Amino acid sequence: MTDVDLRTSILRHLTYSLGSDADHATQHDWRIALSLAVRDRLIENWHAASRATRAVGAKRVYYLSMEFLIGRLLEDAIVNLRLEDEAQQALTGLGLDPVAVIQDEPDAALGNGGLGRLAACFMESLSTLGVPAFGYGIRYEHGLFRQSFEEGRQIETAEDWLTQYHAWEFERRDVRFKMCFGGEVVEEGGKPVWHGQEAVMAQAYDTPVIGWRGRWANTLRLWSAQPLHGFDLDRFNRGEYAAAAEPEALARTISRVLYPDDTTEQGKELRLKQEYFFTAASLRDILRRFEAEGGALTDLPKRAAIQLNDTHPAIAGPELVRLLHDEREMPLDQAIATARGCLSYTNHTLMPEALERWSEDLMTSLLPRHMQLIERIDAAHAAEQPSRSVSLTGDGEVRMGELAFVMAHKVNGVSALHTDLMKKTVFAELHRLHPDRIVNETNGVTPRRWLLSANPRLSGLITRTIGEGWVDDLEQLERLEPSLTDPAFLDAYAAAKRANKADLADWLAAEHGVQVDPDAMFDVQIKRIHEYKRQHLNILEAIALWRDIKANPQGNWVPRVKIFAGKAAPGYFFAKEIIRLINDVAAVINSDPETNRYLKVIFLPNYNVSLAERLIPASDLSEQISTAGKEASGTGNMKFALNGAPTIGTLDGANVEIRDRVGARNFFLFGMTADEVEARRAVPEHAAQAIAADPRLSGALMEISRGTFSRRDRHRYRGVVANLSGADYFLVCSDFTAYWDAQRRADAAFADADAWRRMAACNTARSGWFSSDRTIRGYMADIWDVVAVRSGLDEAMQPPGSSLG
Ligand code: 26W
Repeated sequence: MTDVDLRTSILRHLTYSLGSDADHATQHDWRIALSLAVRDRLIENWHAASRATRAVGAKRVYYLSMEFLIGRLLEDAIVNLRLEDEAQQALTGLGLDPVAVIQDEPDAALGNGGLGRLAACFMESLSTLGVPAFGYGIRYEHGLFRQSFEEGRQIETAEDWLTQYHAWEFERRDVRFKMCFGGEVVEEGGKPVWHGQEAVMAQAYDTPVIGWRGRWANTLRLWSAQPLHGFDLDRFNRGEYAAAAEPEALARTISRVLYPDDTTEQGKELRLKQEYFFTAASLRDILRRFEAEGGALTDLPKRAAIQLNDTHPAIAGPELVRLLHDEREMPLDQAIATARGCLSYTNHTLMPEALERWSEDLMTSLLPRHMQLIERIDAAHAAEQPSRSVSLTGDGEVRMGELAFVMAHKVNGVSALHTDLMKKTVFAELHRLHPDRIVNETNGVTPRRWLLSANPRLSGLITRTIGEGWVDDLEQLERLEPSLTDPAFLDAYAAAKRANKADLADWLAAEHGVQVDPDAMFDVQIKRIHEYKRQHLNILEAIALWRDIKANPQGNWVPRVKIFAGKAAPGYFFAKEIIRLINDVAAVINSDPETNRYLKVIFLPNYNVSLAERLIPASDLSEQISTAGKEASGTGNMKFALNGAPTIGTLDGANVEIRDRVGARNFFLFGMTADEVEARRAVPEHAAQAIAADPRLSGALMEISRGTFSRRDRHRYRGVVANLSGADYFLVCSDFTAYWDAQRRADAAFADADAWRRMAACNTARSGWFSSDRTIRGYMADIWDVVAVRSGLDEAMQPPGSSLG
C-alpha cells in the first residue's frame, strides 16, 4: 500500500463512511477515516487467521481478564502494519498534523494498572507469534476514572471513551447469551436444576488484535450487558417514564463501569455480578465453538487452554463444571477433571487485602448452584487429599485463590521472587499437596508499543545498528553489546535520549506551564499510588535533598526533575494524602528561587498508557522502590530498562531479574531484601530508630510537621507523619538512608555523561528477555501446550530474512 493508496482510502471513508467532506471535516473525522482505512488492511488477515485455525483444528488460548488496559489502537495498528511512512505522508499530504490526528483517539482505559496492561501486551504477543487466541473481558462504558487535581487533591470524573464512535470494534449481533443471577436450585428428575431469578443479555463486541507485520490477528471479545426486554412501552404509556427505562438501565449497570480498586477487594455484589457475567458468557462461547467444531467433551482440554487472569474469573471453575455436569450430563468427577484440564490461574499479588473472598451468603444468593458445586469440589479435594489443612471455604467466606488453585492444572506467579514467595506463603499448603502445580512465568512487555512505537529515535538507531529482527526477537538486542564501547553509537544513543527529553520539556511547558531543563536528570516514578510502592519514600528524599541544597546552595548539585504520575483508588485515603503531599511539596520547591534550578517536582494528572508512552522514552532514572516482597513483578521497570533508564530499586519482583541481566553495575540497588523486611518489621520502634539515626530523615519529617508544605497548617499531614514515625508497615524510614545513598550514587553516575550513557545503553542491550513474546512462549510450553499456526496469508507478508521466514 502506497501513501497515495492510503490517502485515497482515507478520503473514500471520509466521504462514504462518515458522510463528511474534506472542506468541513474535523480532526476527529480525519482520525476515524484514517482508522477505517488502516482497519481495512487487517480484516482479511483476521479472517484468514480464524480460517487457518479451524482448518487445522488448532488448540486455542482463551485469556479471561476483568481488565484490558489497551490505550490507543490506531498507532499500534499503523506500526504493526508497517504503515508509518505512508500514514505520515498521506496525512501531511492532506494538510493534517499526523501527531495531532493520532492523539485525538481516547485511550481505551479498561484496566487499573499492571494486571490490565499485561493482558493487553499478552494479546499483542499472541498475535505476533501466530497463536490462535481469544481475549475475553467486559466492554465497560466507563473505563478508569479521569484524574484531575484541585488544590493538589485527586478529583475523579467519569471516563467516557464510548461517547464517540469507536472504530476498532464490531458488534456481533449473532453472539449473545442470556446470563442469570439469583433464584434457586430445585430437584427435578432427581437432579438439581438452577432457576435464575434475574437475567441480562451478554452482547459480544469484537476488536481485532493485530500482530507484528500484520501476519496474524486474534480477537478481543468484550461483553456488554443489555436488557432481555427492551423499553417497557406500557409503562411509558402509563406515564411511568423512568420506570419504563428502568429494565435497560438496570441491565446495563453490569458493564457500566470498571471498579477502580487495584489492591483491595470491596466485596461488592455488583463486582461479583461482573465477574460471573463475563466469565459465564465466555465459557458459553467457548463451548458453543467447541461443539460447533465437534469432538468429545472430554477432549475439551486438548482444544481450549483457559487462562484466569488472577482470581477475578475464578468462578470459571464451578461454572464450567455446571455446564459439563448439570447441562451436559458429564459425571461430576469427570467434569471437575475436564475443567481442571482446561483451566490455569495466574496470581498477581500476595497482598492479603487483594485476595478475593466472597461471603458464602452473597455467593448463595447470587449463584446458588455454584455455591453447591464449590462445596462438592471442596469435598472431592478433601477426599483426594486427606492430609490437607486447607479448604475452599471458611469463616463464612469462599476463598477464590484456593478455588482457582484447586480447579487449575497449572498456577503461575509473575516473577521468580514472587513465585517463590507464593510457595512459601499464601499457597504453602496447596504447594505441599500439589508440588508440581506452581510454575513461574516472569512478566514481559510488547516491544512494538513500548520501544518501536513509543521511541522511534532509539528504535531507528537500533535497527541501523543490528537490523530489524529485534522487533519480534528482542533478545537480538544483545547484538548491541559490541557497540557499547563505540563512541559514535553512544553519541547517537545519548542524542536520541536528549531529543526525547527536549520533546517532553516542550510538552510540559505547553500543557502544564512547567519549565524544565532537558539536561537535568529526569527521575520518574509512574504507577498506581500505593503505600507498598512507596511514592512517599521518594518525596521524603526530595524534601531532604531540597533542604540540603538550601543549606549549601553553592554545592555542585546534579540538576534533577522528579516526575510523578499515578491514580489512587477513590476510597484509598492514605494514597490520596500522598498525592496531595507531593503536589504541596512541588508547589513550594518549584517556586523556591534558591533551589529550583537544581530540583523540580512535578505530579502529572491522569496517568494512563498514552502518558507512559510519552514519559518512558524521555526518562533517565526508573524508580522501582517498593518494599521487598510486595511488588509481584512490575512491568514499568521493564519498559524503562528497554528505553535506557537505569533502575533505582529494591530486590523486589522482577527488579531482581532485571539486575541479574543488565548487571549489578548498571542498577542502583538499595534496601532490605524480602527476608530482611520480615526481620526488621519484628523490631519494635523500627521507624523511630531509623528516624533517630538519620538527621536528613528526621529533618524532612519535621519539615512536613511544621507545615512548610501546607501553608503552616501543622495538622494537614499529621496522619502521614504519625504513620511513618509509628507503624511504618512498609518500612519507608528503615530504607530511607540506603535510598538516599543510592540516589547520591545515581547523581555521581549521571554527572559522568560517558559512564551514564554506557549504563543506559547496557540496560537496553540486556533487557531483551523482558519481551512479552518470551513470556508467552513460556506459557505455551509450560501451561497451555499450544503451538503457533500459519494463516497461509502470513507467508506472503514475510519480508526477506525475517525471523519467522
Ligand atoms: C479485587 C481488586 C483487585 C484488582 C486488581 C485486586 C488486585 C488486582 C491486581 C492483581 C493488581 C495488579 O495489577 N497487580 C499487578 O500485576 C502486575 C502484572 O502481573 C504486576 O507486574 C504487579 O507487580 C502487580 O502489582
